Amino acid sequence: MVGGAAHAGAAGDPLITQVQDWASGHGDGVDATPYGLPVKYESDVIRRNVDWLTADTISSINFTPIHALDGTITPQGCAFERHHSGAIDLSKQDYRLMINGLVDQPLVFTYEDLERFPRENHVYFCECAANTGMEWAGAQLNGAQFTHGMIHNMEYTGVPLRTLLQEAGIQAAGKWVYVEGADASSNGRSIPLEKVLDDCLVAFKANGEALRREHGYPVRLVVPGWEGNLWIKWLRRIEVMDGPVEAKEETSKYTDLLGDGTARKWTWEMDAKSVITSPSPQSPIRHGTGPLVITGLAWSGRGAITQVDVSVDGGANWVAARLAGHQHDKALTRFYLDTDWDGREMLLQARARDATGYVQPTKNALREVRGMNSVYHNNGIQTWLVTPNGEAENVEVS
Ligand SMILES: Nc1nc2c(c(=O)[nH]1)N[C@H]1C(S)=C(S)[C@@H](COP(=O)(O)O)O[C@H]1N2
Ligand SMILES: [Mo]
Repeated sequence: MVGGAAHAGAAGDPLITQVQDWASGHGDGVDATPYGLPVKYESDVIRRNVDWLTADTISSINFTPIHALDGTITPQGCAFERHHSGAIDLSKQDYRLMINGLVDQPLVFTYEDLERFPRENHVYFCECAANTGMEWAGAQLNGAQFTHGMIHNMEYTGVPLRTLLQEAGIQAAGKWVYVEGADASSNGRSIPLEKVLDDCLVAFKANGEALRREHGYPVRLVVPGWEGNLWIKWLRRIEVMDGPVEAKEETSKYTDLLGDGTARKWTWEMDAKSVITSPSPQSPIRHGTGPLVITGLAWSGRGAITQVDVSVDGGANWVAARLAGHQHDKALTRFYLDTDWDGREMLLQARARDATGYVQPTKNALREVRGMNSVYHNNGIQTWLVTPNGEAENVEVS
Protein backbone atom coordinates (compact mmCIF):
# COMPACT_ATOMS: atom_id res chain seq x y z
CA MET A 1 0.00 0.00 0.00
CA VAL A 2 2.75 2.43 0.94
CA GLY A 3 4.67 1.29 -2.14
CA GLY A 4 1.66 1.95 -4.38
CA ALA A 5 1.26 5.49 -3.08
CA ALA A 6 4.94 6.25 -3.70
CA HIS A 7 4.72 4.89 -7.25
CA ALA A 8 1.71 7.03 -8.21
CA GLY A 9 3.28 10.19 -6.77
CA ALA A 10 6.53 9.74 -8.66
CA ALA A 11 5.16 10.53 -12.11
CA GLY A 12 6.54 13.91 -13.18
CA ASP A 13 7.88 14.71 -9.70
CA PRO A 14 10.77 17.19 -10.29
CA LEU A 15 12.46 15.81 -7.18
CA ILE A 16 12.81 12.59 -9.18
CA THR A 17 13.22 13.86 -12.75
CA GLN A 18 15.48 16.95 -12.33
CA VAL A 19 19.01 17.40 -11.06
CA GLN A 20 18.80 19.25 -7.78
CA ASP A 21 21.07 22.01 -6.37
CA TRP A 22 22.56 19.62 -3.82
CA ALA A 23 23.73 17.37 -6.63
CA SER A 24 25.06 20.19 -8.86
CA GLY A 25 28.00 21.31 -6.72
CA HIS A 26 30.01 20.36 -3.67
CA GLY A 27 28.64 20.05 -0.20
CA ASP A 28 30.48 21.35 2.89
CA GLY A 29 33.96 20.04 3.58
CA VAL A 30 34.89 17.97 6.59
CA ASP A 31 36.27 21.11 8.28
CA ALA A 32 32.87 22.84 8.28
CA THR A 33 31.48 21.00 11.28
CA PRO A 34 34.07 20.27 14.01
CA TYR A 35 31.20 19.33 16.29
CA GLY A 36 27.84 18.65 14.67
CA LEU A 37 24.51 20.10 15.71
CA PRO A 38 21.08 18.85 14.66
CA VAL A 39 20.18 19.76 11.07
CA LYS A 40 18.13 22.97 10.69
CA TYR A 41 15.04 21.04 9.58
CA GLU A 42 14.84 19.47 13.04
CA SER A 43 14.97 22.74 14.96
CA ASP A 44 11.72 22.05 16.81
CA VAL A 45 13.09 18.93 18.49
CA ILE A 46 14.04 20.83 21.60
CA ARG A 47 13.53 20.96 25.35
CA ARG A 48 10.45 22.90 26.31
CA ASN A 49 9.10 24.49 29.48
CA VAL A 50 5.62 24.70 30.87
CA ASP A 51 5.17 28.43 31.52
CA TRP A 52 3.19 28.21 34.74
CA LEU A 53 5.69 25.67 36.13
CA THR A 54 8.76 27.68 35.23
CA ALA A 55 8.19 31.26 36.38
CA ASP A 56 11.72 30.95 37.83
CA THR A 57 14.14 29.26 35.42
CA ILE A 58 16.93 28.84 38.02
CA SER A 59 15.08 26.43 40.28
CA SER A 60 13.23 24.77 37.50
CA ILE A 61 12.56 22.02 35.02
CA ASN A 62 12.31 21.53 31.28
CA PHE A 63 11.12 18.54 29.29
CA THR A 64 12.60 16.03 26.82
CA PRO A 65 10.87 16.09 23.38
CA ILE A 66 10.03 12.37 23.64
CA HIS A 67 7.23 12.81 21.07
CA ALA A 68 9.87 13.48 18.39
CA LEU A 69 12.59 10.98 19.34
CA ASP A 70 12.82 7.29 18.49
CA GLY A 71 14.94 4.38 19.66
CA THR A 72 15.85 4.50 23.32
CA ILE A 73 18.92 6.71 23.83
CA THR A 74 18.27 10.35 24.68
CA PRO A 75 20.74 12.81 23.15
CA GLN A 76 22.20 14.92 25.96
CA GLY A 77 21.39 18.11 24.06
CA CYS A 78 17.63 17.71 24.49
CA ALA A 79 17.48 15.61 27.69
CA PHE A 80 15.33 17.24 30.37
CA GLU A 81 17.05 19.33 33.04
CA ARG A 82 16.11 19.86 36.64
CA HIS A 83 18.11 22.29 38.74
CA HIS A 84 17.48 23.54 42.26
CA SER A 85 19.94 26.43 41.99
CA GLY A 86 20.92 26.54 38.33
CA ALA A 87 23.54 24.69 36.26
CA ILE A 88 27.09 25.49 37.41
CA ASP A 89 30.48 25.69 35.68
CA LEU A 90 32.91 23.24 37.27
CA SER A 91 36.13 22.24 35.48
CA LYS A 92 37.88 18.88 35.77
CA GLN A 93 40.85 20.73 37.30
CA ASP A 94 38.70 22.21 40.06
CA TYR A 95 36.78 18.99 40.65
CA ARG A 96 37.16 17.16 43.98
CA LEU A 97 35.16 14.25 45.38
CA MET A 98 35.34 13.67 49.13
CA ILE A 99 34.42 10.45 50.96
CA ASN A 100 34.22 10.91 54.71
CA GLY A 101 32.20 9.86 57.78
CA LEU A 102 32.24 6.25 59.00
CA VAL A 103 35.23 5.17 56.92
CA ASP A 104 38.69 3.91 57.89
CA GLN A 105 40.39 6.51 55.72
CA PRO A 106 38.66 9.70 54.54
CA LEU A 107 39.64 10.31 50.91
CA VAL A 108 39.54 13.08 48.33
CA PHE A 109 39.65 12.14 44.65
CA THR A 110 40.56 14.38 41.74
CA TYR A 111 38.98 13.80 38.33
CA GLU A 112 42.18 12.08 37.17
CA ASP A 113 42.06 9.77 40.20
CA LEU A 114 38.58 8.61 39.18
CA GLU A 115 39.79 7.76 35.67
CA ARG A 116 42.31 5.28 37.13
CA PHE A 117 39.69 2.97 38.69
CA PRO A 118 38.17 0.14 36.63
CA ARG A 119 35.09 1.52 34.90
CA GLU A 120 31.85 0.13 33.48
CA ASN A 121 29.22 1.07 30.91
CA HIS A 122 25.47 0.84 31.57
CA VAL A 123 22.31 2.23 30.01
CA TYR A 124 19.81 3.60 32.52
CA PHE A 125 16.78 5.87 32.53
CA CYS A 126 16.64 8.85 34.89
CA GLU A 127 13.09 9.92 35.71
CA CYS A 128 12.19 12.84 37.97
CA ALA A 129 9.73 11.61 40.61
CA ALA A 130 7.52 14.54 39.59
CA ASN A 131 7.18 13.27 36.00
CA THR A 132 3.43 13.14 35.21
CA GLY A 133 2.81 14.78 38.61
CA MET A 134 0.65 17.50 37.08
CA GLU A 135 -1.84 14.87 35.93
CA TRP A 136 -2.99 13.65 39.37
CA ALA A 137 -6.24 15.61 39.35
CA GLY A 138 -7.04 14.84 35.69
CA ALA A 139 -5.74 15.31 32.16
CA GLN A 140 -3.92 18.64 32.00
CA LEU A 141 -0.86 19.07 29.79
CA ASN A 142 -1.32 18.49 26.07
CA GLY A 143 1.71 16.55 24.90
CA ALA A 144 3.86 13.55 25.83
CA GLN A 145 6.79 15.95 26.20
CA PHE A 146 4.97 17.71 29.04
CA THR A 147 3.16 14.78 30.67
CA HIS A 148 6.09 12.30 30.47
CA GLY A 149 9.16 14.27 29.38
CA MET A 150 10.98 14.46 32.73
CA ILE A 151 12.91 11.39 31.68
CA HIS A 152 16.07 10.59 29.80
CA ASN A 153 18.01 7.43 29.01
CA MET A 154 21.75 7.38 28.46
CA GLU A 155 24.70 5.06 28.37
CA TYR A 156 26.87 6.01 31.34
CA THR A 157 30.56 5.36 31.79
CA GLY A 158 31.72 5.43 35.37
CA VAL A 159 33.27 3.78 38.39
CA PRO A 160 31.01 1.78 40.72
CA LEU A 161 30.58 3.80 43.92
CA ARG A 162 31.23 0.49 45.71
CA THR A 163 34.83 0.55 44.45
CA LEU A 164 35.50 4.04 45.83
CA LEU A 165 33.88 3.23 49.19
CA GLN A 166 35.96 0.06 49.49
CA GLU A 167 39.06 2.18 48.89
CA ALA A 168 38.05 4.30 51.90
CA GLY A 169 36.97 1.27 53.97
CA ILE A 170 33.38 1.28 55.26
CA GLN A 171 33.14 0.86 59.03
CA ALA A 172 30.69 -1.64 60.56
CA ALA A 173 28.41 1.15 61.84
CA GLY A 174 28.01 2.57 58.31
CA LYS A 175 24.51 1.84 56.98
CA TRP A 176 23.69 4.85 54.76
CA VAL A 177 25.48 7.42 52.67
CA TYR A 178 24.63 11.10 52.36
CA VAL A 179 25.46 12.42 48.91
CA GLU A 180 25.65 16.06 47.85
CA GLY A 181 26.53 18.19 44.86
CA ALA A 182 28.86 21.19 44.46
CA ASP A 183 26.04 23.57 43.46
CA ALA A 184 24.56 26.01 45.99
CA SER A 185 21.49 23.80 46.52
CA SER A 186 23.75 20.75 47.15
CA ASN A 187 20.59 18.64 46.66
CA GLY A 188 21.66 16.37 49.55
CA ARG A 189 20.06 12.93 49.74
CA SER A 190 20.45 9.84 51.93
CA ILE A 191 20.82 6.44 50.24
CA PRO A 192 20.90 3.08 52.02
CA LEU A 193 24.23 1.30 51.74
CA GLU A 194 22.73 -1.82 50.09
CA LYS A 195 21.76 0.25 47.05
CA VAL A 196 25.10 2.01 46.92
CA LEU A 197 26.99 -1.29 47.05
CA ASP A 198 24.66 -2.80 44.44
CA ASP A 199 24.67 -0.66 41.29
CA CYS A 200 25.31 3.07 41.87
CA LEU A 201 27.83 4.58 39.46
CA VAL A 202 30.07 7.62 39.75
CA ALA A 203 29.68 8.61 36.11
CA PHE A 204 31.71 10.98 33.97
CA LYS A 205 30.60 10.11 30.43
CA ALA A 206 27.14 9.87 28.93
CA ASN A 207 26.47 8.46 25.45
CA GLY A 208 30.20 8.25 24.91
CA GLU A 209 31.12 11.86 25.56
CA ALA A 210 31.66 14.03 28.61
CA LEU A 211 28.55 14.85 30.60
CA ARG A 212 27.06 18.13 29.47
CA ARG A 213 27.28 20.92 32.02
CA GLU A 214 23.54 20.79 32.72
CA HIS A 215 23.73 17.07 33.53
CA GLY A 216 26.47 17.51 36.12
CA TYR A 217 29.85 17.91 34.38
CA PRO A 218 32.34 16.60 35.22
CA VAL A 219 30.84 13.89 37.49
CA ARG A 220 27.35 12.82 38.52
CA LEU A 221 25.91 10.00 40.58
CA VAL A 222 23.80 7.42 38.75
CA VAL A 223 21.26 5.62 40.94
CA PRO A 224 19.67 3.06 38.59
CA GLY A 225 15.89 2.71 38.72
CA TRP A 226 15.51 5.23 41.55
CA GLU A 227 13.99 8.70 41.39
CA GLY A 228 15.99 11.37 39.55
CA ASN A 229 16.41 13.53 42.64
CA LEU A 230 18.96 11.01 43.98
CA TRP A 231 21.14 11.34 40.85
CA ILE A 232 23.39 14.04 42.33
CA LYS A 233 25.01 16.26 39.71
CA TRP A 234 28.43 17.90 40.19
CA LEU A 235 28.95 15.19 42.84
CA ARG A 236 31.08 16.65 45.63
CA ARG A 237 30.83 14.63 48.83
CA ILE A 238 29.75 11.22 50.07
CA GLU A 239 29.47 10.77 53.80
CA VAL A 240 29.06 7.27 55.25
CA MET A 241 26.55 7.48 58.11
CA ASP A 242 24.68 5.23 60.52
CA GLY A 243 21.28 6.61 59.49
CA PRO A 244 19.58 8.93 57.01
CA VAL A 245 19.93 12.71 57.32
CA GLU A 246 16.20 13.45 56.74
CA ALA A 247 17.22 16.41 54.58
CA LYS A 248 14.81 18.80 52.87
CA GLU A 249 14.77 16.85 49.59
CA GLU A 250 13.59 13.71 51.44
CA THR A 251 11.09 15.16 53.93
CA SER A 252 9.26 18.27 52.73
CA LYS A 253 9.95 17.14 49.15
CA TYR A 254 9.91 13.71 47.53
CA THR A 255 7.40 12.25 49.96
CA ASP A 256 3.76 11.69 49.03
CA LEU A 257 0.94 13.01 51.20
CA LEU A 258 -1.73 10.30 51.27
CA GLY A 259 -5.49 10.78 51.53
CA ASP A 260 -5.47 10.18 55.30
CA GLY A 261 -2.85 12.88 55.90
CA THR A 262 0.08 10.53 56.54
CA ALA A 263 3.04 10.55 54.18
CA ARG A 264 4.63 7.85 52.05
CA LYS A 265 8.35 8.17 52.47
CA TRP A 266 11.54 6.65 50.95
CA THR A 267 9.70 6.08 47.70
CA TRP A 268 12.90 5.59 45.77
CA GLU A 269 12.01 3.09 43.05
CA MET A 270 10.27 4.23 39.88
CA ASP A 271 7.42 1.82 39.19
CA ALA A 272 6.75 0.40 35.73
CA LYS A 273 5.32 2.98 33.37
CA SER A 274 4.81 3.61 29.67
CA VAL A 275 3.55 6.25 27.27
CA ILE A 276 2.68 6.35 23.60
CA THR A 277 4.93 9.00 22.07
CA SER A 278 3.35 8.91 18.59
CA PRO A 279 0.59 9.49 17.72
CA SER A 280 0.25 12.03 20.53
CA PRO A 281 -0.86 15.67 20.79
CA GLN A 282 2.47 17.02 19.46
CA SER A 283 2.76 14.20 16.91
CA PRO A 284 -0.62 13.92 15.18
CA ILE A 285 -1.40 11.57 12.26
CA ARG A 286 -0.83 13.53 9.05
CA HIS A 287 -0.95 10.71 6.50
CA GLY A 288 -4.61 9.69 6.68
CA THR A 289 -5.87 6.13 6.89
CA GLY A 290 -3.90 2.95 6.22
CA PRO A 291 -0.62 1.76 7.73
CA LEU A 292 0.07 3.44 11.06
CA VAL A 293 3.02 2.93 13.37
CA ILE A 294 2.02 3.41 16.99
CA THR A 295 5.11 3.77 19.15
CA GLY A 296 6.16 4.62 22.65
CA LEU A 297 8.45 4.02 25.60
CA ALA A 298 8.21 1.74 28.63
CA TRP A 299 10.43 1.47 31.68
CA SER A 300 10.66 0.08 35.19
CA GLY A 301 12.94 0.90 38.10
CA ARG A 302 12.69 -2.73 39.21
CA GLY A 303 14.28 -4.34 36.15
CA ALA A 304 13.42 -5.15 32.57
CA ILE A 305 10.18 -4.52 30.71
CA THR A 306 8.74 -7.89 29.67
CA GLN A 307 5.57 -6.81 27.87
CA VAL A 308 3.76 -3.71 26.65
CA ASP A 309 0.11 -3.90 25.66
CA VAL A 310 -1.58 -1.27 23.54
CA SER A 311 -5.28 -0.45 23.47
CA VAL A 312 -7.00 1.68 20.82
CA ASP A 313 -10.35 1.65 22.64
CA GLY A 314 -9.55 3.10 26.06
CA GLY A 315 -8.54 -0.16 27.73
CA ALA A 316 -11.40 -2.47 26.67
CA ASN A 317 -9.15 -4.60 24.44
CA TRP A 318 -5.37 -4.99 24.48
CA VAL A 319 -2.80 -6.19 21.92
CA ALA A 320 0.82 -7.00 22.73
CA ALA A 321 3.19 -4.49 21.13
CA ARG A 322 6.54 -5.39 19.57
CA LEU A 323 9.50 -4.62 21.84
CA ALA A 324 12.33 -3.42 19.60
CA GLY A 325 16.00 -2.72 20.02
CA HIS A 326 18.20 -3.11 23.05
CA GLN A 327 16.53 -4.12 26.26
CA HIS A 328 18.35 -3.33 29.47
CA ASP A 329 17.27 -3.46 33.10
CA LYS A 330 16.18 -0.08 34.44
CA ALA A 331 16.40 1.47 30.97
CA LEU A 332 13.90 2.69 28.40
CA THR A 333 12.36 0.06 26.14
CA ARG A 334 10.96 1.09 22.73
CA PHE A 335 7.73 -0.54 21.56
CA TYR A 336 5.85 -0.49 18.27
CA LEU A 337 2.41 -1.57 17.19
CA ASP A 338 2.35 -1.76 13.39
CA THR A 339 -1.30 -1.37 12.55
CA ASP A 340 -3.84 -0.16 10.03
CA TRP A 341 -5.96 2.85 10.86
CA ASP A 342 -9.48 3.01 9.45
CA GLY A 343 -9.85 6.69 10.37
CA ARG A 344 -12.03 6.05 13.36
CA GLU A 345 -11.58 7.79 16.70
CA MET A 346 -9.12 6.02 19.00
CA LEU A 347 -8.54 6.12 22.75
CA LEU A 348 -4.87 5.14 22.74
CA GLN A 349 -3.30 3.59 25.81
CA ALA A 350 -0.15 1.62 26.65
CA ARG A 351 0.31 -0.63 29.68
CA ALA A 352 3.72 -1.89 30.81
CA ARG A 353 4.59 -5.08 32.64
CA ASP A 354 8.00 -5.64 34.24
CA ALA A 355 10.12 -8.63 35.19
CA THR A 356 8.62 -8.71 38.70
CA GLY A 357 5.16 -9.34 37.16
CA TYR A 358 3.97 -5.85 38.16
CA VAL A 359 1.49 -4.30 35.73
CA GLN A 360 1.11 -0.54 35.28
CA PRO A 361 -2.15 0.58 36.96
CA THR A 362 -4.90 2.88 35.74
CA LYS A 363 -4.84 6.41 37.10
CA ASN A 364 -7.99 5.72 39.09
CA ALA A 365 -6.52 2.58 40.66
CA LEU A 366 -3.55 4.71 41.73
CA ARG A 367 -5.82 7.41 43.18
CA GLU A 368 -7.72 4.81 45.23
CA VAL A 369 -4.53 3.86 47.02
CA ARG A 370 -2.72 7.19 47.08
CA GLY A 371 -5.50 9.78 47.33
CA MET A 372 -5.46 13.12 45.56
CA ASN A 373 -2.71 15.06 47.36
CA SER A 374 0.18 13.39 45.58
CA VAL A 375 2.54 14.88 43.02
CA TYR A 376 5.32 12.30 42.79
CA HIS A 377 5.32 8.77 41.39
CA ASN A 378 2.31 8.99 39.09
CA ASN A 379 2.73 5.95 36.83
CA GLY A 380 -0.93 5.63 35.83
CA ILE A 381 -1.95 4.64 32.28
CA GLN A 382 -2.05 7.63 29.91
CA THR A 383 -4.84 8.09 27.34
CA TRP A 384 -4.64 10.03 24.06
CA LEU A 385 -7.87 10.69 22.20
CA VAL A 386 -7.12 10.55 18.45
CA THR A 387 -9.89 12.12 16.37
CA PRO A 388 -10.72 11.23 12.71
CA ASN A 389 -8.65 14.21 11.48
CA GLY A 390 -5.59 12.66 13.16
CA GLU A 391 -5.23 15.21 15.96
CA ALA A 392 -4.57 13.85 19.44
CA GLU A 393 -5.55 15.19 22.84
CA ASN A 394 -4.79 14.35 26.47
CA VAL A 395 -7.93 12.81 28.04
CA GLU A 396 -8.88 10.40 30.78
CA VAL A 397 -11.27 7.50 30.58
CA SER A 398 -13.00 6.33 33.74
N1 LIG B 1 23.58 18.82 42.52
C1 LIG B 1 22.33 18.65 42.05
N2 LIG B 1 21.95 17.41 41.67
C2 LIG B 1 20.70 17.20 41.20
C3 LIG B 1 19.75 18.25 41.13
C4 LIG B 1 20.18 19.56 41.53
O1 LIG B 1 19.46 20.55 41.46
N3 LIG B 1 21.48 19.71 41.98
N4 LIG B 1 18.46 17.98 40.70
C5 LIG B 1 18.01 16.59 40.87
C6 LIG B 1 16.73 16.27 40.26
S1 LIG B 1 15.32 16.70 41.13
C7 LIG B 1 16.63 15.50 39.12
S2 LIG B 1 15.13 14.98 38.54
C8 LIG B 1 17.84 15.12 38.34
C9 LIG B 1 17.74 15.66 36.93
O2 LIG B 1 18.90 15.40 36.20
P1 LIG B 1 19.12 16.17 34.80
O3 LIG B 1 19.10 17.64 35.05
O4 LIG B 1 20.39 15.66 34.25
O5 LIG B 1 17.96 15.78 33.93
O6 LIG B 1 19.05 15.63 38.94
C10 LIG B 1 19.06 15.61 40.34
N5 LIG B 1 20.37 15.96 40.81
MO1 LIG C 1 13.47 15.67 40.22
